[in-house]
Parts: sequence; structure tokens; C-alpha cells
Amino acid sequence: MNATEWKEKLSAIRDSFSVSIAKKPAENPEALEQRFLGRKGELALLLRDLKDIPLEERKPLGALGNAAKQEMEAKLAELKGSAPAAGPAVKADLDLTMPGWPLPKGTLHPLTHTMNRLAEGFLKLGFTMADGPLVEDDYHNFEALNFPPFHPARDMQDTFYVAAKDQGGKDMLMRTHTSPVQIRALEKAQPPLRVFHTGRVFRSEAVDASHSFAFHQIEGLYVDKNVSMADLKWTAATFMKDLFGSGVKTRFNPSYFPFVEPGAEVDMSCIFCKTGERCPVCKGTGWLEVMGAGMVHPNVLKAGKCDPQKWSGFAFGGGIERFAMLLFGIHDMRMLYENDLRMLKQVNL
Ligand code: FA5
Repeated sequence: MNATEWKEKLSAIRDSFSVSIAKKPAENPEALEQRFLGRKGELALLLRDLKDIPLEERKPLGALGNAAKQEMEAKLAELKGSAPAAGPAVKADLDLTMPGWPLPKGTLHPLTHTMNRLAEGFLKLGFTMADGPLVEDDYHNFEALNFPPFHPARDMQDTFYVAAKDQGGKDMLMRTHTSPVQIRALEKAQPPLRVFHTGRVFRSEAVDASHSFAFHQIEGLYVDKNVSMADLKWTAATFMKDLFGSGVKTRFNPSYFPFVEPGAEVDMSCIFCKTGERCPVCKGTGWLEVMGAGMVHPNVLKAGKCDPQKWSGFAFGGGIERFAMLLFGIHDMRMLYENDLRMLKQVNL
């Protein structure tokens, strides 16, 4: 074997190693180590062949071979989940003809993916994105949304307060829902208005498989002339179908939120119970509750400086974790925050 052939062989071994190490699911690192670096491994045998190459050409080839060995060891250590052992740095001649190592591609977190999907759906329907702060004042989180002071409905959402006061001397708080964005949007622009918002909210709640103390919501607000419950029902049905497929049905049940009248809870037909057996997700009811919604209360329109005689609107708000769990078949909300790569890699985006 001459020096050129030796280099080509080294390049072929590196290629085949790169392909093997990037395989999903990952190959057994010990087996790979044996195959490439073991005593009778492909690289070890190639290094042994160096003896047939004239001395003056052998030295740079040896350095290239050692550099490849170190890179492979580091990649294998990474695959085994341990940091590569710090060995002495090997100076190799830079060979720009060698192929690069394939870089593993990152994926979107299921929550980010779900928020993007929701955003795409609402942008298509002509909604624009609105924003609001995570640390809110009492006025935007409660009062302007028709929660009077000391009203028991405030207890529906256990609040985290922060050590700062708002302009009226009240404690600032971590927003308990995305509904304050309704007020912020109306303060910025008068109707006709079609906005949505996705973001984090906080509640002092115990964590379990379907609850967290910090989670994400989507909020939607549509204010125009003659907006009716029929518009709300059409919008909810359309975006559920967009997210979960055209076979998904929606239904409304009467419910109470201070900032809408009438108010409703929106259910979607269960996408898990296909077998006809008792479904553990919907508990055999065939329906899953996914959102709160309703016609914007006149007091909220007034807080947004809109005349309720002239304008009407609908609003809705849903939990993004619950949507993500349904989209990806995740049965425990905590898995969304643990960032366990074994779970994240299963979510094929
Ligand atoms: C609200 O937060 C209202 N702001 C929604 C709304 C908006 C109603 C506009 C009417 C008009 P609720 O507290 O039900 O409502 O929360 C809405 C959704 O957030 C729930 O359906 C659920 O999907 C999700 N959610 C509530 N609490 C938690 C929690 N602790 N962990 C994760 N998701 C939660």
C-alpha cells in the first residue's frame, strides 16, 4: 500500500465510523469501539500497515491516524455519556480533503412546536400576535377583567405575588393567565381587533401529571361589530381541526369566567379512544376539556375604552401543555419540563 492509498483507506474508515455513530437508534458504543479501535479493529489494522510505507512518508500519516483515533475516542465517550478523557494534544497536519464530522441536528421542544402550530393557525385566520408582561399588576390581571377586589373568583387562580408594588400601591404578581393581554391589546388598538398571544403563566398549584405551577396558555380576542357566539364556535372548531385533524369535533358547555358572558368550557372529541374500550385519557366520556371561552363581558370592553353598545367580541384561552400532550401522546405533563433527551428524541418533528 502506498501513502495515497493509505490516506484513502483512513478516510473511508472515518466515513464509515461517522455513519455508524450518527445512527438512530444509536449503536452499542462498546461494539463500535471494538470494530474501529479494538486490537483487530479497522483503524488498528490500518496503523499496523504503516510499516510498509517508506519512513519519510510514514510520520505525517501516523499523526493523521492518531488524530482520527483521538476523535473517534472522544465521539465514543460522548455516546457513552461520559466526557472524553483529556489526552495529550496531537498535532496533525491539517488535511482539508478529509470529510467533516456530521453534526447532530437539534429539534424543537414539543411546547415550542405546539405554540408555532397554534400561531400559524391563527395567523392564517387573520389574527395578529399580541404581547404582555409576565409580571403583571392587579388591574390588568384581575380588576379590568371584571374581578372586583375580594371577589371569590380571584381564588380560582392561586396567585404568586412579588415584592414590588404597582402604581396603586397593590402587590405586583406573576400573571395567572394570558387574559390580561386582552386588556393590553385593547389599550394599544381600538376595534376591529383580532389578536392572539401565547406565553407563560404562573399559579401556586401542586404539580401532578396534568398540572404545573408554571405553564403556557394561548389567548385569543376578537372584537368587531356584531360578533356572535357562532363566530366563536366556528373559530374554535376550525383551529381544533387545524391542530388535530378534520375528524375532531368540538362542543361547548356553560361555564363561568368573570370576564365573559356567556362563558363556556370547550371540549374536543377524544382522539385517543379508538378501540371502543374504556379510554384512560377521557375516562370513557369521549370528550376532553381543552379551553375556556365566551363573549367578552361589557365591563371588559369598557375597561378597554370600547363602547359595548357598538362593539361585541369573543375571547378564549387554553392550556398549551394540554394541547402538546394530546398532539404527542404524552401522558404526564412533568415530562415536558424534564428535558430528558430520551423523551425529546422520541418526539419526531
Ligand atoms: C383561564 O385561565 C381563562 N383565562 C381562560 C379564558 C380565556 C376563559 C378567555 C374565557 C375567555 P382556566 O383557569 O380554566 O381559564 O385555564 C385555562 C386552561 O389552562 C385550562 O383549560 C387548562 O388547559 C390550562 N391549565 C389550567 N391550570 C393549569 C395548570 N395548573 N397546569 C397546566 N395547565 C393548566
